[in-house]
Amino acid sequence: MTPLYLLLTFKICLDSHFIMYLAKLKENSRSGLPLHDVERFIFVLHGAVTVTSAHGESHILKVDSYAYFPPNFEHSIESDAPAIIVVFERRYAHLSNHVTEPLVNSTDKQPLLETPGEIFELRKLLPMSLAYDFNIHIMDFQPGEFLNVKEVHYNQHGLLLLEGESIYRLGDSWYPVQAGDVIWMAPFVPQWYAALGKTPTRYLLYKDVNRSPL
Ligand code: UGY
Ligand code: MN
Repeated sequence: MTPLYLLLTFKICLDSHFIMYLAKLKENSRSGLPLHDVERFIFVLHGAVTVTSAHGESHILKVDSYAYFPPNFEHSIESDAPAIIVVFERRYAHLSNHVTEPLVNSTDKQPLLETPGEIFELRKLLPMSLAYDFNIHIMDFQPGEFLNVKEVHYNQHGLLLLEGESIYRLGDSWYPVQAGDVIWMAPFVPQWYAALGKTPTRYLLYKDVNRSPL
């Protein structure tokens, strides 16, 4: 079998506690495992992959489907045809008496969440319980919509624009962005987004949660 072909589009920045990369799977690919104590989240962007646990449980994930693998959870990601996934990995921040569970699901099965003071549509792909030290948000904006709050927070972000084109403001710089673009936002970077294109936009966003940043 051809080993999983990894294309690093985003690499560890000095202060980043997670990695985010695109994995381009050739036909008949099979993944390796993350490092010890490292959890992994994958989201399918193109094609389909099969995820299998050490117990033999298997799921086929198509575009917009995703899987979470707890630290030290044996699994494989396989594909018999070309596929592209985005992968997030981080060293799990343990919390006594809390453990994460493996899961597979798809974006369209996640409920829309309240966003007081904001108008974008928000879905979270992972449970919000304390065990999880990050979450992945899917955020949808109609043309002309924007973040009401110019945010500044300790959390880090890894963003992948999935659909549309628009403008991202980071600090005092303005960046035109289009589907496929990736942004790393360091802690405390002032951030603001406006969907200024003619079509709806959607982005996927990593955010660390439930742990002290100190
Ligand atoms: O939840 C967030 O921090 C999110 N609203 N940030 C962002 O979209 N840049
Ligand atoms: Mn934010």
